[in-house]
Amino acid sequence: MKHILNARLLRVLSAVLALATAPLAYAHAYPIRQAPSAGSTAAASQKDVAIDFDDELEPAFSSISVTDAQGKSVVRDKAVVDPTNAKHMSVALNPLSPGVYAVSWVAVAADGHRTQGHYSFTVK
Ligand SMILES: [Cu+2]
Repeated sequence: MKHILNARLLRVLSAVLALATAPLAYAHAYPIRQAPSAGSTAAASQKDVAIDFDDELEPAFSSISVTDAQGKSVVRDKAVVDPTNAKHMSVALNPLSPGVYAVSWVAVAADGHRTQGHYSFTVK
Protein backbone atom coordinates (compact mmCIF):
# COMPACT_ATOMS: atom_id res chain seq x y z
CA MET A 1 0.00 0.00 0.00
CA LYS A 2 2.73 2.39 0.98
CA HIS A 3 4.54 2.16 -2.37
CA ILE A 4 1.29 2.95 -4.23
CA LEU A 5 0.87 6.13 -2.21
CA ASN A 6 4.47 7.09 -2.93
CA ALA A 7 3.95 6.63 -6.66
CA ARG A 8 0.89 8.85 -6.52
CA LEU A 9 2.77 11.44 -4.48
CA LEU A 10 5.60 11.38 -7.03
CA ARG A 11 3.15 11.95 -9.86
CA VAL A 12 1.61 14.92 -8.05
CA LEU A 13 5.04 16.33 -7.26
CA SER A 14 6.22 16.03 -10.87
CA ALA A 15 3.02 17.72 -12.08
CA VAL A 16 3.62 20.58 -9.65
CA LEU A 17 7.24 20.82 -10.80
CA ALA A 18 6.21 20.91 -14.46
CA LEU A 19 3.81 23.77 -13.73
CA ALA A 20 6.43 25.64 -11.72
CA THR A 21 9.08 25.41 -14.44
CA ALA A 22 6.73 25.98 -17.42
CA PRO A 23 7.20 29.80 -17.48
CA LEU A 24 10.91 29.28 -18.21
CA ALA A 25 9.97 27.77 -21.56
CA TYR A 26 8.53 31.14 -22.56
CA ALA A 27 11.76 33.01 -21.89
CA HIS A 28 12.76 32.47 -25.53
CA ALA A 29 13.03 35.67 -27.57
CA TYR A 30 10.30 36.21 -30.17
CA PRO A 31 9.90 39.21 -32.50
CA ILE A 32 7.34 41.80 -31.46
CA ARG A 33 8.08 44.25 -34.29
CA GLN A 34 9.78 43.78 -37.65
CA ALA A 35 10.71 46.59 -40.04
CA PRO A 36 9.99 46.15 -42.88
CA SER A 37 7.20 43.94 -41.60
CA ALA A 38 6.29 40.53 -42.99
CA GLY A 39 4.53 40.76 -46.35
CA SER A 40 4.95 44.51 -46.58
CA THR A 41 6.19 46.62 -49.46
CA ALA A 42 9.27 48.67 -48.73
CA ALA A 43 10.91 51.52 -50.63
CA ALA A 44 14.14 50.87 -52.53
CA SER A 45 15.71 53.33 -50.10
CA GLN A 46 15.15 50.89 -47.19
CA LYS A 47 18.47 51.08 -45.31
CA ASP A 48 18.13 48.19 -42.88
CA VAL A 49 16.07 45.40 -41.41
CA ALA A 50 15.35 45.93 -37.72
CA ILE A 51 13.64 43.52 -35.34
CA ASP A 52 12.51 44.15 -31.78
CA PHE A 53 12.28 41.07 -29.57
CA ASP A 54 10.39 40.44 -26.34
CA ASP A 55 13.55 39.32 -24.57
CA GLU A 56 17.21 40.32 -24.48
CA LEU A 57 19.52 38.69 -27.03
CA GLU A 58 22.94 37.14 -26.80
CA PRO A 59 24.76 39.17 -29.53
CA ALA A 60 27.40 36.54 -30.31
CA PHE A 61 24.83 33.95 -31.40
CA SER A 62 22.01 36.09 -32.83
CA SER A 63 21.84 37.04 -36.49
CA ILE A 64 19.73 38.33 -39.38
CA SER A 65 20.29 37.42 -43.00
CA VAL A 66 18.55 39.09 -45.94
CA THR A 67 18.66 37.59 -49.43
CA ASP A 68 17.18 38.54 -52.79
CA ALA A 69 15.04 36.26 -54.99
CA GLN A 70 18.22 34.63 -56.33
CA GLY A 71 19.37 33.82 -52.82
CA LYS A 72 22.14 36.40 -52.90
CA SER A 73 22.89 38.19 -49.64
CA VAL A 74 22.09 41.91 -49.63
CA VAL A 75 23.39 42.75 -46.16
CA ARG A 76 26.15 45.30 -45.82
CA ASP A 77 27.58 43.79 -42.63
CA LYS A 78 26.78 41.40 -39.80
CA ALA A 79 23.63 42.04 -37.76
CA VAL A 80 24.16 44.13 -34.64
CA VAL A 81 22.40 43.90 -31.30
CA ASP A 82 21.93 47.43 -29.96
CA PRO A 83 24.41 47.81 -27.04
CA THR A 84 21.92 50.03 -25.21
CA ASN A 85 18.87 47.82 -25.94
CA ALA A 86 19.62 44.10 -26.13
CA LYS A 87 16.07 43.46 -27.41
CA HIS A 88 16.82 45.30 -30.67
CA MET A 89 18.78 43.74 -33.54
CA SER A 90 19.32 45.25 -36.98
CA VAL A 91 21.34 44.68 -40.11
CA ALA A 92 22.38 47.28 -42.70
CA LEU A 93 21.41 46.64 -46.33
CA ASN A 94 23.05 47.30 -49.66
CA PRO A 95 20.95 49.38 -52.10
CA LEU A 96 17.89 47.32 -53.06
CA SER A 97 16.34 46.83 -56.48
CA PRO A 98 12.70 45.85 -57.06
CA GLY A 99 11.97 42.28 -56.03
CA VAL A 100 11.14 39.97 -53.15
CA TYR A 101 13.54 39.71 -50.23
CA ALA A 102 13.74 36.98 -47.62
CA VAL A 103 14.63 37.77 -44.02
CA SER A 104 15.88 34.96 -41.82
CA TRP A 105 16.64 35.57 -38.16
CA VAL A 106 18.15 33.59 -35.31
CA ALA A 107 17.75 34.83 -31.77
CA VAL A 108 19.55 33.36 -28.79
CA ALA A 109 18.05 34.70 -25.59
CA ALA A 110 20.04 35.47 -22.46
CA ASP A 111 18.90 32.09 -21.09
CA GLY A 112 20.63 30.35 -24.01
CA HIS A 113 17.41 29.29 -25.75
CA ARG A 114 17.38 29.66 -29.51
CA THR A 115 14.46 30.73 -31.69
CA GLN A 116 14.41 31.35 -35.41
CA GLY A 117 12.08 32.50 -38.12
CA HIS A 118 11.81 33.91 -41.58
CA TYR A 119 9.53 36.12 -43.63
CA SER A 120 9.65 38.16 -46.81
CA PHE A 121 9.00 41.69 -47.97
CA THR A 122 8.82 43.28 -51.39
CA VAL A 123 10.59 46.27 -52.87
CA LYS A 124 8.62 48.03 -55.59
CU1 LIG B 1 14.08 30.35 -23.17
